[in-house]
Amino acid sequence: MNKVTLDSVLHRREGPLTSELLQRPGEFGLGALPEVAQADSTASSICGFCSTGCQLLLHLWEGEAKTLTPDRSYPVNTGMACPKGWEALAVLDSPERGTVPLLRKEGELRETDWSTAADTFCDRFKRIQEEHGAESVAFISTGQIATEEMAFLGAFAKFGMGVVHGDGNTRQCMATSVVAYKESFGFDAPPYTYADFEESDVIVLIGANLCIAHPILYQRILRNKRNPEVVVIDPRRTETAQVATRHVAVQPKGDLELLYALAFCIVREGRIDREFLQANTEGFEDFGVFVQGYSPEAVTERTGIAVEEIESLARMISEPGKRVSLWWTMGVNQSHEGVRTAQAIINLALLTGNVGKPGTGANSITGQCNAMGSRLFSNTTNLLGGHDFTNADHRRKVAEVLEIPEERIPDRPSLAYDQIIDGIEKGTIKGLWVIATNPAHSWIHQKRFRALREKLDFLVVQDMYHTTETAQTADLFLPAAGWGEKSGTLINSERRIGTIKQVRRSPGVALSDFRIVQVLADRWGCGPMFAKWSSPEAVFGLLKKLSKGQPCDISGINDYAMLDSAGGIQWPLPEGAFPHGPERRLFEEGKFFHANGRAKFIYDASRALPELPSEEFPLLLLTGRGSSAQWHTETRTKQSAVLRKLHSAELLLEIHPDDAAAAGIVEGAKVEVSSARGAIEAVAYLTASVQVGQVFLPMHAATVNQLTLEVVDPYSRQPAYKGCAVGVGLRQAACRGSGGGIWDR
Ligand SMILES: Nc1nc2c(c(=O)[nH]1)N[C@H]1C(S)=C(S)[C@@H](COP(=O)(O)OP(=O)(O)OC[C@H]3O[C@@H](n4cnc5c(=O)[nH]c(N)nc54)[C@H](O)[C@@H]3O)O[C@H]1N2
Ligand SMILES: Nc1nc2c(c(=O)[nH]1)N[C@H]1C(S)=C(S)[C@@H](COP(=O)(O)OP(=O)(O)OC[C@H]3O[C@@H](n4cnc5c(=O)[nH]c(N)nc54)[C@H](O)[C@@H]3O)O[C@H]1N2
Ligand code: SF4
Ligand SMILES: [Mo]
Repeated sequence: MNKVTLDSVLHRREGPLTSELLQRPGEFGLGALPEVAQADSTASSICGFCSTGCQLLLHLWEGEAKTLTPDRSYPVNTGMACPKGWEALAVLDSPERGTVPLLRKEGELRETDWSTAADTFCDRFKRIQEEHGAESVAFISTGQIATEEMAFLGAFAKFGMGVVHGDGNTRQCMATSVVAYKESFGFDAPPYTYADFEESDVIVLIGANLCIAHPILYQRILRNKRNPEVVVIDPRRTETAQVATRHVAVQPKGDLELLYALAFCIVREGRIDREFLQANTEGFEDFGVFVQGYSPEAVTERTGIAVEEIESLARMISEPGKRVSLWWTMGVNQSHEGVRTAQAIINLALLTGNVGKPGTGANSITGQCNAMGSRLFSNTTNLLGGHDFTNADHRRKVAEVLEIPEERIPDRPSLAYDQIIDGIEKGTIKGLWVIATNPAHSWIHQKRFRALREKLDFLVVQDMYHTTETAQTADLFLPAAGWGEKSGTLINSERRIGTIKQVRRSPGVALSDFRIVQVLADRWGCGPMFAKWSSPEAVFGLLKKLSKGQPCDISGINDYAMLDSAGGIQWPLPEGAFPHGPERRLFEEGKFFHANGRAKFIYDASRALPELPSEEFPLLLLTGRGSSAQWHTETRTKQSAVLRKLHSAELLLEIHPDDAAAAGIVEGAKVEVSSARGAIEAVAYLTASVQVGQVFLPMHAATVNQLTLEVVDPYSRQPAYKGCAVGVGLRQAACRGSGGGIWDR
């Protein structure tokens, strides 16, 4: 079979939208088949689940992709895929797909057409803005649509609609890494390339469960021929910890003190890379003084790690001549002190000079397929292209590239996600547009979040499925095409940009997010402002121009065809440069993105957990990914019969056998898990993989966030999903004790 690019064919179909076409959307692009799909062929596409960014080959016959295989030639996954990737096509076929727009009338969501939907969107949001000011409408974007789509969405919302406040689900996930990198390196720049997994002598995974959340990255570790030490720092003995060479079972949020103690030992033993520090960093002397307060002896109680273990780990990560890489994910980011913890990791890499060389780095692993795209191009926290809304030069540059009046660009940053929610509570935000995220399941402290629904005058939800918890509460539901039904680019964890292709019809009259924004912008009356935003590839051309001169400069990428033939391209690639080889890392010259070229040591005293265990709630609840077959709120993965079989159908509470025995709980017992905010039902799963005093719940059940405590990191405003106090009791006992409680509801 020939490998073909569908985009050239699709491109021809893309053009201005007329009212006539709006009545028959199935005929103007997404409903119709790409011409090339009429023939049997194979198209390549980056997987649309996680940020690993595996490339899949989609095999078409009779007009649509019917099967897929992982691409052996792609540098990321080299022929591998996890269960979600293998089932990526299966989840598209479902009766739960949104096929037509739905509008709430007399309390019920009823079918409508795109013209009515677009008119209603514009009328209602305009009316709210007229009554309460432009800032009374906000949007919540996502890391799970194509870069071109999120850029168009953010540009239309902010420059077209006059919205100031827009954030995304990346706040739940990556805000901590973004702020940590920006402050330490001068730009949000994960420095690594996946080959570093294969080239390290010591791999330290902090709050990252690769075997479940990034299984193909774990496969990359298995290919390491240097016989590496693999250290997992995680309160739980996770699947990854079980196969590591060392598990450091830190107490929840003991990381910051542990990392400072490691720095203390390294400084004490003089195992720092003085030459690198002097040439390329600032503040290391003061940091050396600061960590004097964090000797192994001083932190052993808080961290739960013995003095000798801290000392030997410090020696392992500072051994001269060894390549050490430090990787982190949500165990670090989702914390009340996440930013400083991420920076404590960065500080260790700087201290030991493990930066910019093969097998090294302070490396944040991203989560969603295009979280990296949203960090640079969603026009939410940053102005398009990693720019700053408050910087007049940046606003001028963006206005010039996009040929829009400068006054259309807000000169203030957006409120963060939690502040938007506070705005709803206070009544300053009255209208909300939610795209490709499901906050009525995933946002922290669900009871509060859901109670705020009635405070909104108008809620628009744009999703592939009309059944999500959030879509069910919408006033207007816009049916979106999903991965496989549209084209564009995604950026993976190692900054690699790759393309996605349309290989399927979208169901009914569902449209790509790109098309939806185009329709809405047109109806809003800003069609001319976005005349150049005619197709995903045209927008890619604009993004290239916007990135010029930035650390994430991609102006050297000609087009989608170049991305395909190069096996994806990692940013930066400035004009005139060529991607030499398939793997590139940042900071090879030791130059960082601050004006003085130096990386900064940033640190703060550690703080206690915001909610400590009490008599009523004696256990600490950790939450996270449950299996490699489940994706977040499960709107997609639950649609596959294969994926459903790969995990328990029940919500399992992982509890230590000692804690279970003390509460009279046996394996398989129905239990009530309660916190100060709510109580939910689960089934006990006795395992010593959690420590005494701690329990774990997967985030995939909608009830879990009824328990979580609404606390955010003060610098990143990322919610601290991991670590709140709960109690666990037998369900029957709970019924008797509480006179019914949640079980009667
Ligand atoms: N199968 C699957 N894969 C996914 C996803 C999915 O939903 N399903 N989601 C994707 C996304 S968006 C993301 S962000 C990533 C998340 O990927 P990960 O961050 O690896 O996943 P989590 O399970 O949320 O958290 C990782 C670990 O943090 C640990 N942890 C909790 N508290 C602490 C602590 O105080 N200190 C330390 N050191 N560790 C702690 C937990 O025990 C858990 O094992 O996964 C991505 N991949
Ligand atoms: N307790 C707890 N809660 C957590 C976490 C945790 O560890 N513990 N982790 C947090 C993290 S890291 C994350 S990233 C969030 C994830 O939280 P969410 O973003 O809410 O989770 P998803 O289920 O991925 O939601 C994505 C939505 O987009 C829809 N969708 C998919 N593709 C498309 C598309 O192309 N277009 C449109 N319009 N819609 C589409 C899907 O159907 C789905 O409804 O959860 C956070 N919540
Ligand atoms: S590891 Fe991530 S990108 Fe690769 S197939 Fe699985 S979900 Fe897709
Ligand atoms: Mo995430």
